[in-house]
Amino acid sequence: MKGRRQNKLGDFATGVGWALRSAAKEAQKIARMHNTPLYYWENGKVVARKPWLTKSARAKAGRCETRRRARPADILSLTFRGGVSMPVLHQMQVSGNCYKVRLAARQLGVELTLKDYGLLDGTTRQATFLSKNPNGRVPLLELEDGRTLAESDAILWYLSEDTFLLPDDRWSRAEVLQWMFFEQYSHEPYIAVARFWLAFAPKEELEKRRHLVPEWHAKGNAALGVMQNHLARRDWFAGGRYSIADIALYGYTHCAADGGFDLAPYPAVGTWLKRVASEPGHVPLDVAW
Ligand SMILES: N[C@@H](CCC(=O)N[C@@H](CS)C(=O)NCC(=O)O)C(=O)O
Repeated sequence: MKGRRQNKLGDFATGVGWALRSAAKEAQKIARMHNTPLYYWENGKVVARKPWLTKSARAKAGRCETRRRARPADILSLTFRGGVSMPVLHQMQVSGNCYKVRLAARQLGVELTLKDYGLLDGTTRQATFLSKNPNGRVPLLELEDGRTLAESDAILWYLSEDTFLLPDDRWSRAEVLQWMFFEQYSHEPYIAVARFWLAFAPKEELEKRRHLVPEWHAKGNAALGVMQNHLARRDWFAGGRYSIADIALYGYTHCAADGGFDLAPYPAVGTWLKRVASEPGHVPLDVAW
């Protein structure tokens, strides 16, 4: 009896050891791909290892580290990839808001379990879903402990905290927020909404709203103009590097044509779209998981 129990424990420990080793390998690959420090736990403490950096780069990074906190997304990555737990993303595949979260998670190496909802079947307005998000919308991230987080840009922020997708310094972080608020107030309500009604909604429902299309186009084009102006002089939206601000804006800009928008008058936006799409780990909207 005693022997059998020991065997079971032995098997369990071997399994955990294997899962953690392969998780660590995977996380190391991702960290190397993005040239970002990777954090491990050691005796309950989070420590950094970056054997692939040169001596001077290591010294420089070492100085930065003293001011840095642990990297939750790397820890999430190790934990989830170790098979210990995996958050659920309640989502719709065609939604740009949900795509933003999938894209960031992919690039961070965070594994998600997807739970899909129909775009037109009203299931996010039923009691079961409303108990998780009273606002009745996806994306919704559900952690294994039952906590839920709504709003695509809040989820992006949560996943990217202390990772290469969110700059460290105060000013750049405020810039990230500036562009994410812009996306939610001046961009998504016109570009995403035009796409939904023109490309996905039943025709008779679109006809009831046809008079709104010129306003969606005028305001969506105004947002694209602001982006063009910014990108004519810079490669990225915030902090001089690729970040969740770019992911937030990419979500619906790259498929704006579905909503009847012509991107030709915005060449810098077109170049930026290509730049975003060539980032390591990029996945297109139609790729599930
Ligand atoms: N501001 C929200 C918008 C979320 C949203 O509008 N979600 C749509 C899909 S893109 C949805 O759930 N629609 C279903 C419904 O409203 O019933 C975000 O960024 O997450």
